[in-house]
Amino acid sequence: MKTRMGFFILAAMISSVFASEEAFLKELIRNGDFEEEKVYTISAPHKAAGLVMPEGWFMDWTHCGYAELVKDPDICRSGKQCLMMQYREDPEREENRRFANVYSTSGFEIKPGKKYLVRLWVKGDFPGKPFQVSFYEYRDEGKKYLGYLPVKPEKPVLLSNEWQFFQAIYEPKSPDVESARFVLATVRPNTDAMWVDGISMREYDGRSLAELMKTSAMEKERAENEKLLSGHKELGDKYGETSKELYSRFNELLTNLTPEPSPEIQYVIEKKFLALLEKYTQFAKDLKVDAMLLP
Ligand SMILES: [Ca+2]
Repeated sequence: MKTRMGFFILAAMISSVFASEEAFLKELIRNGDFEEEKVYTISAPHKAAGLVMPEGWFMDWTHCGYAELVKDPDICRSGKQCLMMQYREDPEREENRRFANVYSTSGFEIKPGKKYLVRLWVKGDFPGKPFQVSFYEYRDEGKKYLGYLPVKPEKPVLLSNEWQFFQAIYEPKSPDVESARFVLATVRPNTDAMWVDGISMREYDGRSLAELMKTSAMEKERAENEKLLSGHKELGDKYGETSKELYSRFNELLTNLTPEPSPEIQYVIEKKFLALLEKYTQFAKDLKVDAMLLP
C-alpha cells in the first residue's frame, strides 16, 4: 500500500517536472511537417473536389487559390509529404479574392504577453513571388474574430526553386487575443506553384536553444539519474547503456550549438533535441519507477 501511494506521488512529481521547462519547446502547430497519414479529400460541390488536403489544414475555397498534399520525398523538404499552394486564374470566383490561403483548422491558445517563434521551409518556381505568414486572431472562445496580423521574417525571403528558411516572431496584436490560427498565403500575379514544409511554432522569451536545453529535465536530472544508476547494479545493467547513449547524443547536440549556428541549423538541432527528449522522458520515468520498487 505504501509503495502504491509512493508510486502515485512519484508519478505526479515526474509529470510536474516535465511540464515546467519543456512546455517552452512544445510544438503548437498540428501536422506542420504534413507527415500525418490521415488526410481529407475535398468533396463536391467544391470546384476542387477530389483534391487531397493534409489533416489539420484548411483551404479557403472562396479564394482563387488551390492547395493540396504532395506525397513525394523528392519534392518535399523533410519526410515524404508537404503542402503545395498555387494561385489559379478562375473567372468563376470572386475578383477581389485572388489569392491562395491555407490555415490551421484548430486554433491554439495565446497566453497574455507571450511571443511565439515561427519557422518553416518554403520554395517556389517563381523568383520573388509574394508569400506571407499571418495569424487570424480571436477571443470569446474563438467566436469573436479580431483580425488578421501578418508577421515579418527576420530575414526577407524571396522565393526561389531552392528551399529557404523562414523565421519570424509572432507577437499578438492586443492583450485581448485568446487564440489564433496560422495562415499561409500566396497572391497574384503569377500562377507558379509554391511548396511549404516543416512548419513549427513555439513560445519564445528570447532565451537561446542552448539555454533551454541546459534547463531541461534531461540536464537538470542528470546527476540524480547517474547516482541512481551507480547505486544499484540492477538498474545500471538495465538502463546504463540507454543513459550513456541519450547523454552522449545530448552532449553532441549541445556542442553543435557553440558557437551559435544559423537559425536553420538551430531549428534542425531543436527538432533532434525534441525527439531525444521524448526518449529521455520515457527512460527517466521507467528508471524512477524501478528505483522506487527496489528495496
Ligand atoms: Ca514533410
